[in-house]
Amino acid sequence: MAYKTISYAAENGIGVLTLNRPDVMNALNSTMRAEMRAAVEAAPETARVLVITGAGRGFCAGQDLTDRAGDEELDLETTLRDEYEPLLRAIADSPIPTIAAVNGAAAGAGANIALAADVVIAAQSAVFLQAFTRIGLIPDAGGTYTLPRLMGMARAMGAALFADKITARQAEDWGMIWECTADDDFEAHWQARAAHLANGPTGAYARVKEALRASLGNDLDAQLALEARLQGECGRSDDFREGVAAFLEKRKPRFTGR
Ligand code: T3D
Repeated sequence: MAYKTISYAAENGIGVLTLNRPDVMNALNSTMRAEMRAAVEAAPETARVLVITGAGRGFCAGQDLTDRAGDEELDLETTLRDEYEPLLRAIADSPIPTIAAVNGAAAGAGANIALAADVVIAAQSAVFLQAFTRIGLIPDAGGTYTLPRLMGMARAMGAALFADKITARQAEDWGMIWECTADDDFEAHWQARAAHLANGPTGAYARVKEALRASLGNDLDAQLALEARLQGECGRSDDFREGVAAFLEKRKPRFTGR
């Protein structure tokens, strides 16, 4: 499919979705949200892991503010419901692991789309910015859900109210992201991480995602029941049999995702 605001390419099981409006730090508009959603939903047809990254020096500067200038009253509730929510659901519900490879500034909805991915890897020079209150808004794109869960209420409040830049190193120290890597190693590093997942037990990964995401809303009984059901499914998979056989034969497993 030909896209206007993003590009998508898949190779060796790794799908790479690149936000591609570098002149405006890959700021989001309606077209980009729709194209991202379509690419995220289609990715499992061509890939076993999806990487989301940005073209140029930024990851994503959030909403394109040139679309929001002027005196006209805007219906942001509808935009959030009709455009952001389906995109965030597509990322969260994707059956394949998603990696946000944050190459530079991730601001506003751009930060929270990155944080919606399963794994966030950031270049050391990247920053995360809950820019919303700087322009009189509250964190959206799932931020009010994600932030307290990732970094605790005290830090979520500070990040949202002060709208300070959070460095990639700080984000890693706070447990907000998986890892921060030196700029020089960044690309090779996320590619290696993506390759690892692309060659892994895809069925188990899908169930890891389902179980961990559900645990945020479940009590212990519900979570133990879900875990038992999903592990039962894994136990019947070819990948489980292959993983055990490979361990006993002291060789690398060849996972097929079945
Ligand atoms: O409206 C709704 O639908 C509700 C949903 C809202 C979701 C949101 O995301 S609200 C938050 C919107 N985002 C922001 O407020 C962030 C604005 N940008 C920045 O704070 C900074 O640009 C960055 C921290 C991201 C990067 O700073 P820096 O110094 O590295 O770059 P820069 O010089 O500020 O930006 C480079 C260019 O990108 C510049 O254009 P120019 O001067 O070279 O022609 C700048 O205007 C443009 N740009 C950056 N962010 C946006 C943008 N253009 C439009 N919209 C942007 N968000």
